Amino acid sequence: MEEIALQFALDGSPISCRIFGEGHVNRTYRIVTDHGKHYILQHVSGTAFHDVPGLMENVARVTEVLARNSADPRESLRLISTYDGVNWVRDREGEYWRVYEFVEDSLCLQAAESPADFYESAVAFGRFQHMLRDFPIDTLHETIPNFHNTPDRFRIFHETLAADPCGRAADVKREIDFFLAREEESGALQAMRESGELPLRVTHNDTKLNNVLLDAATRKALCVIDLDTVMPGLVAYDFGDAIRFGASTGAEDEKDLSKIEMDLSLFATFADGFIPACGGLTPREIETLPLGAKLMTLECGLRFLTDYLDGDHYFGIARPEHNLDRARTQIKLVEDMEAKWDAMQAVIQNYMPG
Ligand code: ADP
Ligand code: GN1
Ligand code: MG
Repeated sequence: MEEIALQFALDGSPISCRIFGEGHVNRTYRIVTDHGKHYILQHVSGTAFHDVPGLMENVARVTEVLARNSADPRESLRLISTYDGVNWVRDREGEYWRVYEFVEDSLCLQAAESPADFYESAVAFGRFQHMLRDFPIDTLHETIPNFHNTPDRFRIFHETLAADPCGRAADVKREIDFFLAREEESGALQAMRESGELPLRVTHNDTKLNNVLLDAATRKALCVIDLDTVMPGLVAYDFGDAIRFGASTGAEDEKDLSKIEMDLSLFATFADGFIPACGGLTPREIETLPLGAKLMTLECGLRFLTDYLDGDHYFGIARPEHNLDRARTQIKLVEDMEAKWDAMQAVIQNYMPG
């Protein structure tokens, strides 16, 4: 680890390097130097990302625009270069590493402690969208092709189900049937993307609450992090994924499903922070936000179940049925959104122009 850290132009020499944070895909460490400086050292998952130099180019270009638009240096991630003037290193095993400035005096929440926290995360993601509105979308690398292409996620699911490499399918028939019953309707956003009915924007695509930092002193929106999946996308992805995670009344891996609901009041809180901060969304985009919530939740549940069937190669797990538990909370959330569908539409109608 030291050998890797020493290649980056840090202020001081590293004196400690400890595992940090709760991501499911990358491995994150916090470095402290003898000058009292803190950094984030990250191993970028080669399982998830097949073109890390392209991904790092996206991150560098996007953070440059965000930094230019921000008053406080903590409002944008800042990459640290190596002594060779690049922003990543490759270790002997061929794995990629990068370093960011540690965003000081910030909070990263796994669950909102109040609706105000969730509102602030919505403002952060909305502003992010707004600041990147003129970014040349075509120049971005697609870091994970078809990331939110739900029909393509179903294609992979069917392949995994047919192979059933761990013999787990028979025991999760109810969960499998839940997704299959919704396969046809799940292609709606992708169809609107392909027909051009919805515009492509620079989207974050992984808008979990724990991918935003709040200012620890003011609890206001500070910095959007985890930029690996910034790609061309639909605004409904960013709205939807944030609802999936942050408007749930329980943790993503909660075993007691009676604790899991989609809180309609938190849904409204997020809409209220996000839609005005984005600015300039088309009526059609606004109208599709509830669909984004449902389909991002369905898709994420399908991905968890697929990974469970496949033997847990993609998402980090801490217990044997972790991915199955995660899939089940997403199923519960989708069911609850179906029950609250008309109310979700009514909330969003308030933001329709005219
Ligand atoms: P993953 O892709 O695995 O989710 P993240 O980039 O989200 O990785 O980082 C994991 C965690 O590390 C975050 O949830 C946050 O707590 C922390 N973190 C990441 N970058 C920074 C930073 N620049 N400053 C402070 N904390 C950070
Ligand atoms: C992963 O990396 P992290 O933990 O922020 C995943 C998201 C999922 C999320 C589910 C690159 O996000 O797509 O929605 O887990 N990221 C990637 O918690 O696949
Ligand atoms: Mg993250």
